[in-house]
Amino acid sequence: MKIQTALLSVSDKTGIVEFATALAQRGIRLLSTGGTAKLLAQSGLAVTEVAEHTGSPEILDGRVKTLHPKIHGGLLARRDSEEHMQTIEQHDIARIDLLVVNLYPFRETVARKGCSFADAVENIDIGGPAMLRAAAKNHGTEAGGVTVVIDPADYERVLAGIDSPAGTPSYGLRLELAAKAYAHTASYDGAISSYLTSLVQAEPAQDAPAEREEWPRTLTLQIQRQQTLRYGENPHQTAAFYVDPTRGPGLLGNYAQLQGKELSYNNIADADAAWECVRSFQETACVIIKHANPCGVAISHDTLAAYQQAFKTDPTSAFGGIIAFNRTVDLATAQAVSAQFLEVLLAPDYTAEALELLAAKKNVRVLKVAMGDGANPFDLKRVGGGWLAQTPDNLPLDVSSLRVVTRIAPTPEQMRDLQFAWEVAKHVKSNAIIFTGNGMTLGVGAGQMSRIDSARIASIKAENAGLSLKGSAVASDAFFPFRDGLDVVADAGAVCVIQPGGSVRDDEVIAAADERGIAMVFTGVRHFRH
Ligand code: 93A
Repeated sequence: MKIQTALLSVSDKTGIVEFATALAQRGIRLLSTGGTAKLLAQSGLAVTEVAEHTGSPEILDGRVKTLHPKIHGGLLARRDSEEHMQTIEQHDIARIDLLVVNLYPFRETVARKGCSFADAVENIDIGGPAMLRAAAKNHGTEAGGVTVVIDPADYERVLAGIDSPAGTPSYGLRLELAAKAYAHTASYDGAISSYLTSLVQAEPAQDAPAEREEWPRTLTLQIQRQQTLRYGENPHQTAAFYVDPTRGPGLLGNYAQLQGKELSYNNIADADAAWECVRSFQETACVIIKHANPCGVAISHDTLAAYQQAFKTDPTSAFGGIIAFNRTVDLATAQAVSAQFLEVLLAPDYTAEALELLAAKKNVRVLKVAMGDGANPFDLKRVGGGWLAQTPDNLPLDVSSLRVVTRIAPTPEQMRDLQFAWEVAKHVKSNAIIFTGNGMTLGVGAGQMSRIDSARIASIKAENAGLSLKGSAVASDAFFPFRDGLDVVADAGAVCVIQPGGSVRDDEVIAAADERGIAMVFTGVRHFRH
């Protein structure tokens, strides 16, 4: 079906005169609304005002211009239905085969300084989205349908379609433009909703601290699918990776995969855990992740040494792990890493020699990810029927607020090990107990339901790896509720402990530390991670 009638109603008038001229030259009849019609007429084009076409004047200050059966019937009548075609004929409704609309500039209006509420409301376009949705719905079939255009950048392609033997853009183009129109109306409504939500006064919860009101009534997420994944956490689940396009570079979503098999759902989740952990260190660091938990972390003078130390913590678990660095990976480090089975290697960069060597290990996924300095604005967790939202746990350790609670204080060297252990503990699932010494993890107890079991597991793991815990430092992500956990780490050989404090039995735990000759510091902050 050749295009006979086009309706043009645009706020962004870029290129509209040229486009309308080209349409008129091809014998297409032009319908248009007030301002657009005026501009076209001034340019010498023959144009029929919508008001004249419908026989209904624009009313209510232009709020009702195109909301008329002559417009919506002309857009919505199915081209492949005889009945629809007869109906529009009976009602003297002409087909509208091409719709060119872009909406009132709502976003731009509310972004302007001093924009009044009345101005914002008047810029909520009603007739435009109604026409766009109607035309997009009726983009039709191979046999014919309505072409809908919202973007001046698409004018050229539409003209090429009109110039084709079919006299109309192909089905493929109509479909693409319909999808684009719905994306446009969806984001438009999103902007209106965000604006109105920002004006809604949150009802203060009773006895709520003031900051609770900071959370908006509605969270609008504008996340975009980056890739579909082969499957989810398990092969019977389907999955995709969505990223936040508003965030700049330096986030995991902006990784570049330099080689290797396609990333899996678990690879991305673990790479994120690795990236979050490794980027929290100022010193050259290496983190090895398994099932979202660090199974080895070390800081050292170079990447090779950091890797060798991190690997020693738990060589059994490191098998098939995800290895992350916060510095450029060099040849020696790539060589060492390649000697073990690994799923993903992640770093801000690689030397050319390192990449050359890694290329021989075709299956290893090598990711280049900037370390970044920001955090996500909030964390979301799915629960049945909703989401839990919280600010991220990115509170840095405030060394000045550390409180030594025991008779003996840690030495400066022990203090460094405690701080390192504390940083690692933040990235280990609760309950977390971390033994460290000389800038490396010696035993990691993760994800247990009781703290004492985490302490036992951490010391058993150190023993299995052949590491001595004599003279080690220990971090606990939350307080020891009883002295028993402290006794376990003391029995294993720890000489200093860092923990939040705050238990009703702190006195009992401090007395136990003094009794065992342990230096203990309280942070006053805990780092649960579930
Ligand atoms: O006020 S509206 O919501 N009511 C309508 O019936 C209507 N029809 C088209 N706004 C309406 N439009 C919008 O007018 C279009 O979406 C377009 O943005 C604008 C073009 O107006 P003009 O041609 O007068 O500049």
